[in-house]
Amino acid sequence: MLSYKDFDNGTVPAWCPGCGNFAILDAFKKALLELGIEPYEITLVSGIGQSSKLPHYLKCNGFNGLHGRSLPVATGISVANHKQKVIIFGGDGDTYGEGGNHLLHAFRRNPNIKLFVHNNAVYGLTKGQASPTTEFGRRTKAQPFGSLSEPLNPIAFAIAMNCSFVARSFSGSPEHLKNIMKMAINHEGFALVDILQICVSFNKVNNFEWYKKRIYEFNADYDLSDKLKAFEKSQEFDERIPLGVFYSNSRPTFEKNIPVIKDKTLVSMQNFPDITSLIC
Ligand SMILES: Cc1ncc(C[n+]2csc(CCOP(=O)(O)OP(=O)(O)O)c2C)c(N)n1
Ligand code: SF4
Repeated sequence: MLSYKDFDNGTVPAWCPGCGNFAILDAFKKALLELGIEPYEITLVSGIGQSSKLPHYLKCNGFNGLHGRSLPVATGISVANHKQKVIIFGGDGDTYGEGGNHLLHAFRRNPNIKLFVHNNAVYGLTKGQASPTTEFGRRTKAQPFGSLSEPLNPIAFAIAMNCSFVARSFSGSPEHLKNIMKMAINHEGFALVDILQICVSFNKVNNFEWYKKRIYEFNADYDLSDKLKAFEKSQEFDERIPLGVFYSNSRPTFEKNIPVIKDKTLVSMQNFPDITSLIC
């Protein structure tokens, strides 16, 4: 039977005590155990950031690449071996800032990838500059006059782009987070889970107490494929912050639309064409 030890690679996390990333790592391990997924069945992909270190702490296949570039790498991995479960961990800067353009095209393509975003509303690793989800006017060490840009609403963006699974959870709600992760992993298609994450060192405003006062768990009382209702729900982010699945649809994945990998994975094919003449 699978246990925590099967995912342990002995590396001690280099996060600040009290960081929400610990709870995200723990919820993910529990989700894998409850789903009975073995380490060799998954590939974890990340870019750069505190959040992107998460795959370093698990004994699974993994690729740690450039800041904001996890999506194209993950898409390549999933196309090469669509039997693997490909999961990305990234920050709000990595995903919505540096990787924003890739995100837009992932929404269009619908690769069978799960994207877990640790949204702490700052650039954590580089010491708290404003990120795409920082509120307008928030002062930071790098923005002494306050952030001059409106924050991105990732949930509304994903729904508008027809992302096939869109959900929000919170690092301080471990049971909810684990269940949402399980649903995302089981979903066939591109899944975005925006995880509100506590950064105890650089985001002193959106702390545990701030979220606990506002968050509530909801189960959509509308058909989850109803885009307009989902969009309306996505506008709520003030005194009340909903956690749950906002939107879901079932459409063919990017991998399913590629005829050559219909019967076999690309990596299991023996007769690759000789491309030497193209690259020499
Ligand atoms: C192309 C590029 N730009 C900037 C950096 C510097 N950099 C490294 S981590 C980081 C911020 C990471 O913030 P986020 O993605 O929100 O993750 P967090 O650390 O908050 O989890 C930045 C700007 C870089 N490594 N590469
Ligand atoms: S700086 Fe923030 S995000 Fe990074 S480890 Fe510390 S608490 Fe976590």
